[in-house]
Amino acid sequence: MARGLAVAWAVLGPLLWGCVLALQGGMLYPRESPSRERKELDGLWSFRADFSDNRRRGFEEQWYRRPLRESGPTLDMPVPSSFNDISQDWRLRHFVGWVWYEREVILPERWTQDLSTRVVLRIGSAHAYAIVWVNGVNTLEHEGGYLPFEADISNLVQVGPLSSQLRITIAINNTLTPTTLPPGTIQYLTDTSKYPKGYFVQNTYFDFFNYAGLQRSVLLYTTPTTYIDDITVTTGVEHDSGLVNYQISVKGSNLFELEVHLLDAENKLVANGTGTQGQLKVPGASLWWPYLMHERPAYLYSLEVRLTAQMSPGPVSDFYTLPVGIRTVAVTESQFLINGKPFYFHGVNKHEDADIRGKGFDWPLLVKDFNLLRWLGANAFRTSHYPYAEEVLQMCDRYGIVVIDECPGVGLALPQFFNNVSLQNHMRVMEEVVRRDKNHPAVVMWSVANEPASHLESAGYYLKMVIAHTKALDPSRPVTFVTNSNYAADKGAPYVDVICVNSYYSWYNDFGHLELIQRQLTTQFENWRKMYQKPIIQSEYGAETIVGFHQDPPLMFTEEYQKSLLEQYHVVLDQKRRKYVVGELIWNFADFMTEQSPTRVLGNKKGVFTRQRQPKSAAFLLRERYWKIANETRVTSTAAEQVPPGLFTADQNVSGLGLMVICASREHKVEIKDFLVWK
Ligand code: GCB
Repeated sequence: MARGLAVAWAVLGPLLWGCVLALQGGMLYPRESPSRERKELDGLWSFRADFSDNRRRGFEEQWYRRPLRESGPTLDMPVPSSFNDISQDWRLRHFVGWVWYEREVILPERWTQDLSTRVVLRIGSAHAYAIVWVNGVNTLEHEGGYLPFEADISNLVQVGPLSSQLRITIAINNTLTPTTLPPGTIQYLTDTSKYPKGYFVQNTYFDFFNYAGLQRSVLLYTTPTTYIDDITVTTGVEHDSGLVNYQISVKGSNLFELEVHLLDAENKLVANGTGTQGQLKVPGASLWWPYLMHERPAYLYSLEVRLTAQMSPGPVSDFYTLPVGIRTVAVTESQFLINGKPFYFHGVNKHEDADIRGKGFDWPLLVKDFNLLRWLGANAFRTSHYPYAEEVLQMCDRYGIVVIDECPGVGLALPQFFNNVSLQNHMRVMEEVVRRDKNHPAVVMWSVANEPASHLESAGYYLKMVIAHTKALDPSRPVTFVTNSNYAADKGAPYVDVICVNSYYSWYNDFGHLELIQRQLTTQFENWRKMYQKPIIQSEYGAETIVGFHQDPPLMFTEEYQKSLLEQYHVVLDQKRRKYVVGELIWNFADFMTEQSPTRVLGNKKGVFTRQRQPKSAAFLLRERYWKIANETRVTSTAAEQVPPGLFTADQNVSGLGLMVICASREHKVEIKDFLVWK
């Protein structure tokens, strides 16, 4: 049954694209073009946390009606940033409830006078519930952090007493409840001998600090009033040609024409089309390959879309350019294929996390992280445990770093979290994730959850529904969730395309007993494999390590212990990766902040880099390993361009092909220093 499903997906998935569920409204990343401008609102905002007992003073006193400074004292708050670690006030570090942000903006006069211009306010993310007012008018509400939302505010800036002065007020509530994603509970502690009246705590069921605020950019952008609302691209390969299928939605008029041009990396036109949907054929296409898999990784074309609409004052044009990577993804019962070749994930799990800024987006940090990934020889990461900023995925497209894109379905630990309201919400969140990230070639798989209580019957139904919904939204990619349940008890595993398993042998279980890892890990893989004939990824493993702690023979928390634990895992991974294990993702890329607890010393220390991005000894071990695997699994350029037509089925001898690729690559070694010159 399970085997049948996986094979059916590999064969049918891409053919089902025509049956994709239509999502209402696009969420194209705001890019400048001859018809579009953007104005970033990053920088200092006015800020106030509502410390009142019921946290509702801001609403009772209508703080959005007047400039925030008029209703009380404000702080300077940088955007993007989490608000938690910015001030010296411990109450703000641990604040639960409504915080208020405000920014005054001067708009270019044309934006307010030209009625054929559409002005959009876009918030990159606001964790976890946000209400937005523009000049005191309630404009937008959004539930869920880590994803963008936007509103057309033209009506507000172009009617009435025209004014270039805009006041944007955003109230954000970080409370997590049983129906938010991630879920949480608020616990009132009523023993007055211990706690003051009204005392409560926010319980979370995940292992990272619940940073909040405007953690990604806020911006304004324009389009014409008839505009390109959305573009959906899927790609394929037929003989030596690349195929680019496009679907475009237009809003504002029914009288329009669309021209589509595909340009190569040298800006040369390689194909063109017209209309709202079509297929572009690129003979001799350069494919999008993962980093280290091919000598020319991450090849991107540009899809230039040009809209011309007939409006009463005359023709209007809109332009949008989308980066496009041509690649295929498929799953057989033992392999993960990119462009028809076996792909092995040798990478990391990450967090959006750093000193001071918390989960705030930061370009220097992002570029440093990508340099470290390349240094490490990592070719992949999972966005544990929520969708990362769009700019991160753009970097992945450009650097060839493959992504398992995870939604914030983390901490689904209690039976009451598997209810119908949560299920509806989870499916809506997956719609937002797919809508935002569907066009990134780097994204090769969706993960709908991390470590849900998948042994529960109710979780089985819940996961089945979320996975089915995600597949209907995007039949072109496999879907998974990450499990730590027992293989025999897991009720969600029948529905995934790839089994992703977390295990912490010799850390949380049999701690200190490194000698048991090989036996226990072998059993883990063999049990899962026997039950489900599906490829397996070791999606987490690792050990807490305080940088600078040394002990030999190794003891827990030392750098030696982390290294030894990894080495033990690697022995088994090496045995199984030539069979059906298709990836290993270390937990974690870098140390990160968590809630305080007796088991966390200033956060989770399982990073191979510190929170400040300095290597622990394990980073060097991992680096040797990843470059060695890259040498073994790289495809030669000639073989790479010969992508077999159509899709593999489990009946075809794909493992034979894998062997051929490994042999061929022996003649074509990647040197560790290559990462310096490849980009
Ligand atoms: C896990 C979780 C991850 C934790 C990690 C740990 O299984 O998926 O969020 O941080 O273990 O270090 O405990």
